[in-house]
Amino acid sequence: MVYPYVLPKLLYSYDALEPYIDKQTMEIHYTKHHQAYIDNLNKALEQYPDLQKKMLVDLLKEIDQVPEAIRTTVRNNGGGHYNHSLFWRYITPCIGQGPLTKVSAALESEYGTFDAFKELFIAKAKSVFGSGWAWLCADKNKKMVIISSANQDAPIMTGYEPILGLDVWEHAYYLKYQNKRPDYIAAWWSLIDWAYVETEFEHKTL
Ligand code: MN3
Repeated sequence: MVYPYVLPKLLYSYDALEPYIDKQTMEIHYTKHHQAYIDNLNKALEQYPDLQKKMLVDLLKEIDQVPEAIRTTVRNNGGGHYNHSLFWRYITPCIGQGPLTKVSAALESEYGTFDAFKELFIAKAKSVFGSGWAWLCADKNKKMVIISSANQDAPIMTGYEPILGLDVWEHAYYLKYQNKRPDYIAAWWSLIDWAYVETEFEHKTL
């Protein structure tokens, strides 16, 4: 992804994830929240032609080198664009599968069983205070780790390569689930696109 940034195409309709994620939430999340991160990021980079040439991943990995005047804006909105572009891909209306071969083996190797991993990931997502994300990542030794990030911080800012991530900002679930974040987390779990997670795992670890 490179300047000027645009919304990535959604691979399904706004109502395709019903009843787990409702149509109105999807539409607002994608067309308003995600679009706003993009607009703010583009605006921040308007006067910085050198930064416009950099890939978004590199801007975020080297966030400390972004001029201080726009660093926080790029961090929040560049992170927002990066995180949400992944988030839409991690979920699918074509549900009913579990983790595929390589991810399954890696999770069992790291956590013992898939259910043990699931329990830890859900606990991490529930424990995010305020706005943020829960992630399954590969660390620099390609080991699987579960982390959280605050606000729109992206895992790549701290050296982690994301494999799967969950947006636990209230804007992701409040219309349907109100304060019941655990219900949203459980519903989201049913939507995970394990085929995409497998390709991300291969891409980031092999
Ligand atoms: Mn969001």
